[in-house]
Amino acid sequence: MNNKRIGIIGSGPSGLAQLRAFEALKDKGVDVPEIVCFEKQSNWGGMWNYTWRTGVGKYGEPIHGSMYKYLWSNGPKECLEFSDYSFDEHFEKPISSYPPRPVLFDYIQGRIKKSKARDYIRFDTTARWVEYNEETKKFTVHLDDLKIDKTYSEEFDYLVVASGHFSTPNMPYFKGIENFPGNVIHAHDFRGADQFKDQNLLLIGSSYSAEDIGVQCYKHGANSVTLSYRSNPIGVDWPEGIKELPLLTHFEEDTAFFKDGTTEKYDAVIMCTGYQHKFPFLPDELRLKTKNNLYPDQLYKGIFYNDLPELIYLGMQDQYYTFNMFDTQAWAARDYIMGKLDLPTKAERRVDMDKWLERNEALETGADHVDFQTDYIKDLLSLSDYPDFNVDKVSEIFKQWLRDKEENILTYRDKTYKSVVTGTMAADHHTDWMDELDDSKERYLFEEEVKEEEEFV
Ligand code: FAD
Ligand code: NA7
Repeated sequence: MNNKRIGIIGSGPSGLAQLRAFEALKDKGVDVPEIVCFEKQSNWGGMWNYTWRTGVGKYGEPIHGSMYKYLWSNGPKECLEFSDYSFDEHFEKPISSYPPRPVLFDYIQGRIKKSKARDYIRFDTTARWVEYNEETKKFTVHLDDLKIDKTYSEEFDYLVVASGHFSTPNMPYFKGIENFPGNVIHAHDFRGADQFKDQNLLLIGSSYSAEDIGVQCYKHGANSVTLSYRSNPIGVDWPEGIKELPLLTHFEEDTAFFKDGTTEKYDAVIMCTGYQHKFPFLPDELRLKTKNNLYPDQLYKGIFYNDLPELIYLGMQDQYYTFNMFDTQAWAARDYIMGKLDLPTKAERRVDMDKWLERNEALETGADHVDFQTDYIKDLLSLSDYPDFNVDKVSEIFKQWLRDKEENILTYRDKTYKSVVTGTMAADHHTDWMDELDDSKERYLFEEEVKEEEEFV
């Protein structure tokens, strides 16, 4: 009997990948350790579990969710497909390459519902604090059962931190913003474009959130969208109504002043300025300290905390690959925990990390970033029996996706790709993305009815 105990913090895609990795072993008849997963929300799915709430939740905990209504996959689904659970298996028919959030949430749940993984998760339970005892070699995790307002502690031999890193806003200050009369929010609290209809919006940032929230607001009827960049503009051909300006310097009431001398009045400001890696439940010496990048330092193979490899972090990288990357990480972590994967010495691990960090420093283009993460996934795949998939082909799809976005930021979501897992070509969605204002699963999947309805009209 395997008497080790494993604690997992978070049941988003990363935490669920860890649960699934152990389930896959169990299915093969292997005796697996006891696993407990702690989740502060009332359901699994992490970011994909949409909440209308902002600020704090019903138990007064900071809201984790940063996702919003009308969010459609920002990359092709063919780039994130689980290699042990295809879209075909789940939906039983081809679907388009850029599904909306509820459809991807459904897919994530489909795989995990096939196992007993839910039984391992304690919902409405926040990990409050962690200690590591050098003598007993055990982690003590202090937890709050939010429902009954009770604190308790449990001990584990391994601790997997899968608490995500797109939840705690990075909120910069701009002089005069305190007197801006309109709404000032961070992307973390954006819940959909409806409230911004007919408004002139200023979005600060030039990455995924700025691009996606900007385009969504344009699509759902904002009067104008300005994106203000610090380092580089997104630089695509924006439609009339969206433009990019350099960084703003300050506000005077509702007027923003930009570095190039432009001044403009706005109704609302949305800070799309990224997130902090925040682990309030971890002491300083166990805490991962990094900005958002493709290779956080201190994590051997991107997952094992170098000072203490029994502490495992999942999903802490900036992400091109997502669900399939979390899987390759979770499978490798599982094999280490099971004693099937040996790690080199701490010094050797340092050398390996340095090699990756050096390469990371030299990356320039989007395609370079894709190549880097592709090689990282290949490295992980070589460590475990996670079903192999054609990572080079996925890399090509990513690069095509980058070109598609550059060609037309409003239509790239109408493109389709072939699955590297099943070879199935994605279906065209029944409605062009720019005309599709309903992101429900029902509307998305019921193609026949929609087509007939349209023909009748
Ligand atoms: P999360 O999904 O963040 O899950 C972490 C979990 O840990 C949460 O359930 C949280 O409640 C729990 N938790 C945190 N702290 C504690 C604690 N102290 N105690 C107990 N539980 C805790 N990816 C894509 O592939 N495609 C997209 O289109 C896409 N769009 C995105 C849009 C937005 C706005 C954001 C923010 C992210 C998007 N992502 C997208 C990336 C997304 O982060 C990943 O897909 C995925 O959700 C990461 O999984 P995770 O499990 O690592 O983290
Ligand atoms: P990212 O990708 O981390 O990007 C953060 C952006 O915010 C980036 O453009 C930064 O500019 C900008 N930023 C950060 N601080 C500032 C300040 N002080 N002033 C101006 N601009 C600033 O976060 P996102 O939210 O876009 O994306 C995160 C995830 O959410 C992503 O995986 C998606 O799937 C959804 P920089 O280029 O560093 O100068």
